Amino acid sequence: MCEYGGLLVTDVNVNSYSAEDIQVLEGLEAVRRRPGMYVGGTDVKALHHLVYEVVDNSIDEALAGVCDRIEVIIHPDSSVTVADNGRGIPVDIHPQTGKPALEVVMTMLHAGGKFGGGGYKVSGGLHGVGVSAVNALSEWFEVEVWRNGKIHFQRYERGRPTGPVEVRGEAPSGKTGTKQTFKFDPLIFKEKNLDYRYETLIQRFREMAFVTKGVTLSIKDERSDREMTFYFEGGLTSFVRYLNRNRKTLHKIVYAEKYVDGISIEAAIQYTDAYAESVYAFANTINTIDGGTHLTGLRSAITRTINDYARKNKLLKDADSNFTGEDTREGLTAIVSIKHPEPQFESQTKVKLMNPEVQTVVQQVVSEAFSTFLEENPSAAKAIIQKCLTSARARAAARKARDLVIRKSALESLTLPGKLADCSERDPEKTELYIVEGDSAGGSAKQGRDRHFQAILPLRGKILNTERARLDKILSNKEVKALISALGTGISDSFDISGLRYGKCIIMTDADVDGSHIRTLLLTFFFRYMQPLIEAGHLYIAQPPLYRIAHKKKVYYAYTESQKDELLKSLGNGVSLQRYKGLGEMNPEQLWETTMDPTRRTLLQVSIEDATEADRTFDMLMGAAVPPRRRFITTHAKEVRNLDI
Ligand code: 0RA
Repeated sequence: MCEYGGLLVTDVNVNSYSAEDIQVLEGLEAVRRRPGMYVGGTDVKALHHLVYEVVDNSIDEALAGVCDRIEVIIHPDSSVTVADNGRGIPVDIHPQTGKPALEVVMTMLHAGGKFGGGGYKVSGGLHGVGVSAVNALSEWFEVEVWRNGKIHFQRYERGRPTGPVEVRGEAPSGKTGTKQTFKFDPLIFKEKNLDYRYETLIQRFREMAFVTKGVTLSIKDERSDREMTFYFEGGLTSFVRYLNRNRKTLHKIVYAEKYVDGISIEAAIQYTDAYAESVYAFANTINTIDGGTHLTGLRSAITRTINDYARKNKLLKDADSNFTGEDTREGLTAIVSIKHPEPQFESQTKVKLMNPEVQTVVQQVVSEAFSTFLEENPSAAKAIIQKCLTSARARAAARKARDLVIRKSALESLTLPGKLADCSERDPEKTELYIVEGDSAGGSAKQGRDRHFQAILPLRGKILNTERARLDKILSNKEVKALISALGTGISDSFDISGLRYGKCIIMTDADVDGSHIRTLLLTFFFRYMQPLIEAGHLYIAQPPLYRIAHKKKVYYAYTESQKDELLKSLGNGVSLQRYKGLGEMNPEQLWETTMDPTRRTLLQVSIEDATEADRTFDMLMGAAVPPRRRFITTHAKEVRNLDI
């Protein structure tokens, strides 16, 4: 455990060890002993935090207005380079320690911001553990600094310098910047096959570029030869345009920007004809997914401004009650981004901004800009208020309908649906429900199953046709009602997991566009109305094979394209290849062998993250614009395979 403690005694002359050296070693040791305290753990999420931490420091340079390019490279060995054209980490001697500032920044905990000249450090409220923590958790770390016309270099292993800061040549005139390359330490991040996810990094860098005006952020993944560059002239306006790219918008984007009492506030707002709300809040470039005072300020500004305007212009009558917050959020896309010199977050991991003064200033700034916009754009104002009115009415109607469905389904759950082919076992620990798309596949599944513990519920493709419907409407769909009854749990507030009749609820759909559509819809349904069922790990996705390969009287199944390619290569000639387009093409025995037999099948367990993603996707799938929907389904249909646990 005390790898530094051990080395300390054998390695060096203790007498010449300064107080700072000891502080450094103790600091690094603390980080390595408790990575959770510094980067939130040693899992894949923590691994990404390492990169964010390093990039955050470059983002700080961009926010200070002295850097406009940041480049990230993931190398084939999973080391990562982050390079920027900022001022370069200072290299002059730090008076207290007698060491170059660079070495101090890299090795002393929380030494990051101490050398700042102009401009305050605004990023890192969350990840602000300093690059030294990343260094401590890296097998090796190399940094190059272009500054004062020279290239400075230092290398570290597990946080300890392997030599002094050295000059490695001349920097081209005027060139400044910092380049950091590090490899996470497998002794700390012990999980097998731990690696960076390109999509996860892309998502974060896109957000960072949106909320950091003028910076070009590029990322290159040398493992898969993919790359992406982000630069958004319009900042938050571009962000809203991006989010609404597949939606029909009701007016031009409202933009607010102001600097009040040391806090910079930016917001962008646009309504669409969709039903869902897409509102995001950032604090010091961090996506505060649990919201906080900036989000509250934004929301109350929007609700109040709309109510004030509607009253003043008699769009709400004296007898009407005010719009609720919910009424004003349907179809709303909005971003608020604040930069604060001293952000307070609820905790290290919960991403919620707590500074109370932020709520007031955000509300003021947004109210002012939004009310001016409504005054100056009466037709936009009318469209927005019309949307709120419709939403208020629909909400009242939906509430009634839903209550009715919930009450009815409570009653109906006493009677099992006729289409259900139930199993004989009653112990939910042992039972499985296959939710199967289509009657013909349902037929095969009924014949192929082990009726002792496997139940089959065929669903007709009909629920596909509820496009543009609210999910409330889907609740009154006959097929969905049958599903609710079969599960035995009730839904929403009256959900009760103890009623669950099957330990494994398995969605089995075709591996085509419609199958992917119906799966998204079912995942969304479970996510919105039966979340605890997902959290308890009861929801699964069946994985039928894509190919059947017959060779010399033997049959093989391939579940992925690469499996098929491998099989074809190893079998050589004389094979017959069949591509399954749907479950219906398999006879009952084949379905059992490949997809339902517990000893041979693969099931993908659905996590809340998967379902959240499906929920987001749902809005797009159900949207009015057909071409993007088509494109989305076809490009993502196969990705569901990545749900694997
Ligand atoms: C401390 C002070 C100054 C810049 C930096 C740190 C700095 C840190 C990082 C980390 C990644 N890239 C970076 N670029 C700069 C300001 C020094 C000055 O006033 O010139």
